[in-house]
Amino acid sequence: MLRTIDLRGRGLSAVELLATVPRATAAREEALSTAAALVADVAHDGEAALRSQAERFDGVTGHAVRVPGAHLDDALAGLDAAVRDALEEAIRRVQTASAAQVPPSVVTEIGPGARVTQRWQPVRRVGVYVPGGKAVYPSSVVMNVVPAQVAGVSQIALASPPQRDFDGRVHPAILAAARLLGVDEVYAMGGAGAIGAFAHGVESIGLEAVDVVTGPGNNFVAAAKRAVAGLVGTDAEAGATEILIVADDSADPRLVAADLISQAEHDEQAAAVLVTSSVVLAEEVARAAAIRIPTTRHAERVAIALSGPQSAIVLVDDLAAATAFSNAYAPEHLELHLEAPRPEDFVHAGAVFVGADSPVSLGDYLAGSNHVLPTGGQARYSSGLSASTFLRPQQVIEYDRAALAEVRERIVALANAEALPAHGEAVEARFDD
Ligand code: HSO
Ligand code: ZN
Repeated sequence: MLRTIDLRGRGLSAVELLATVPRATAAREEALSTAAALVADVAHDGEAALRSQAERFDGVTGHAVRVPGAHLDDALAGLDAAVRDALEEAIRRVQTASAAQVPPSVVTEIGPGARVTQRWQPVRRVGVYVPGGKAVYPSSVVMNVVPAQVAGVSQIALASPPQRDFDGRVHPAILAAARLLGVDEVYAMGGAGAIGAFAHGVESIGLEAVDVVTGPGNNFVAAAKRAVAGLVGTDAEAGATEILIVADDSADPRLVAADLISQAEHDEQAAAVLVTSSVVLAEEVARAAAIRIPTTRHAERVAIALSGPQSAIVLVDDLAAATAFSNAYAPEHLELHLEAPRPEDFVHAGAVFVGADSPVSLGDYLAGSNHVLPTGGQARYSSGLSASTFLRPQQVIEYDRAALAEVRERIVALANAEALPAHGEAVEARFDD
């Protein structure tokens, strides 16, 4: 089922390596024009557009778009005790890790009386999108909301599609998680229209436009985030899940297979890739996966994901080649099952899980790390959610007169060189007396 690609002795470039395991083709371009139209619709017609989109896409009419507080209370009251305990522990751990990651202000004394300070300012208002289709993940509520709260964001609004099966309400697991986190501004709205509502605001339901939109979603949600970029800040696109495992002979094939399957269970488009120089391990993992797949609940989905072109066992010459492959691929999740792992060599990955006892499932729920991570190779230039997603570095400049005098002539020289003499004159005005 998992095909094996033998790259040994091939000496491929990063571009050629990437072509061997193509990413699932997402119809982004097509989605963009549809999503932009849905966003524009909400920008013009507000609540009426949200309602007609809910009828069209969610099969829901006459629902409360702004979720009443009582619905949040009901959902929390109905939450299974073990799930509540798990969410509370997840919240604590993500809070602990996120709080420690908030960067301190840095004061730099450039010279006597000359100071530049960099301080981190939270954005004021954030809109968190939580999908509600085949994926209903209360854990994603935690992963989006906690870092924003830790960063000091004062207003957090949450949107998730109205569910036909729940009387037009947002899924109760999502509502319960929001309530646990103290988020009471919740909207039953989904898809691209919800992103448009966050970006433009919708007066009749009291939804004020936000500054930043985060959260995963389908192709249309991702495309809508692109459509509103510039108007609001957005996070990286979290598309179909990817797991890449680099392993050697020391790895337990049963665990490697279980971890590949765990992420494949998300989506038929999920990518599960093992990179190894061990022919024995490659064979054992293929065998272990074939045994395990039929026993798992989403066997059909997993089988489709693992037999797609985006999934494979890749045989390489050595660990250096495996590292090169991983860095070219830039996976969302990277697991290292190696005798002597060197995570510092794997520079392009959304999150790195080191050792047999640090599976991706741990990070999905309870490690304290964030599970909203860049997919599709975006880990080359972006990162997962953290408190810093919601913080902006701001520089504060404080010079006294003597310190300004020190650079006065140089400012004038540069201002004149740029034919902007008023810049120099503004400095000279300080020394007129
Ligand atoms: N692995 C997913 C997140 C998730 N897993 C939510 C379970 N629930 C993307 O990182
Ligand atoms: Zn997962």
